[in-house]
Amino acid sequence: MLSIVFVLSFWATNFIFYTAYTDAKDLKDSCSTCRQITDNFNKGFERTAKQNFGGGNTAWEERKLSKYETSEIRLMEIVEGLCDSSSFECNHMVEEHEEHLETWWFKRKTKHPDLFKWFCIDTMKVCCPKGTFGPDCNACVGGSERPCHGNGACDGDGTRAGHGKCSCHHGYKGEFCLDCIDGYFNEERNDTFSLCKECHASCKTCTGPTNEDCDECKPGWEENEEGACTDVDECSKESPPCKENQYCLNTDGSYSCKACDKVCSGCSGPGPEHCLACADGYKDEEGTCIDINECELADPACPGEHRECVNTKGSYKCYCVSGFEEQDGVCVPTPEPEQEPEPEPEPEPEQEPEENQEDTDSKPTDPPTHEDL
Ligand SMILES: [Ca+2]
Repeated sequence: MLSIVFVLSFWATNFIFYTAYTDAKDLKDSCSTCRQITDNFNKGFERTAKQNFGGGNTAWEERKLSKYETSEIRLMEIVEGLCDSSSFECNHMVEEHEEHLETWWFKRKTKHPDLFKWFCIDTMKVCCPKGTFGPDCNACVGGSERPCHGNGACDGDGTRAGHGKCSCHHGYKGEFCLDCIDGYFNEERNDTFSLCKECHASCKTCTGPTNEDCDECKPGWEENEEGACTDVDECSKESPPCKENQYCLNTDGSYSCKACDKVCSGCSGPGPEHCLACADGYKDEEGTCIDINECELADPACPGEHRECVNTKGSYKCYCVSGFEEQDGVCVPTPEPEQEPEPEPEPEPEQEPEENQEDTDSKPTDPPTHEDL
């Protein structure tokens, strides 16, 4: 009989690496590794379903070697595809338990067609049946049929690890995930079934879906005469909550303060058309604040000679015209750039030796050597 070890021999190099962290390996990981192996086994089984011995398959071979369908050749082809070559856990598990896979293939397959159950749960004992957990595969909280009553996840579900308690899905709470969290209400409820739905946005707690079903209103909402929770309009209160140069925007359950347009001094809304007054440098024109062009006023914004006025948004700037500069508040002619005193004519450097050149540069007052000539 061909040995699967032959097929798996390339894994040996990975083995030393693997043993280093075997101890730290989680029981949950072992189960998911095993599940991956059996999933891939089932895929390999389908993949090889239409194959035969390949090459020179003949009736003689089929008689002699038994049918491909149940042959060791087929098993080996399936086993080759069980793990990624990079997965140490997977390859190690297959290598250690290859005999179990052979046993199942040749002797147990017919009686125990579910490989996952036979291999991972009953033989390897790294997994548990769905809805059970821990070393002995005990039932999860709420029972193995519907752990956590369908409203949560059982810790360790389907593995040999965990404590079997529930982490409830959003909206549910309690050991059995039958109670609703604040902001949710039980639409249906009995000892084993619970359906929690979200309250209306206005309710802190509630008994039904509308704003009339609130037990208590959320902050930002208040109970009206009919007993329903309605939005508080913070913006219409006697002392509005926003600062100067902000306007108030009411929202459901809240409000916000927005900055006024920069052309406004105080405002009731967005943009230059909701100003209460115009900011400095702006004037009201048909209900909108627009920039004042100070440079075109009858009273000149930049008095004095040689001055130039440049209008800006909300202001203006005064410059001296070209050739003049600001001095003590008036524009005076810009002085001509001071002429450097004419330096003594430098000696022609090209015939000068290097040393003398440096000497000349560092002592410019020394009489140039050429003058002696
Ligand atoms: Ca509001």
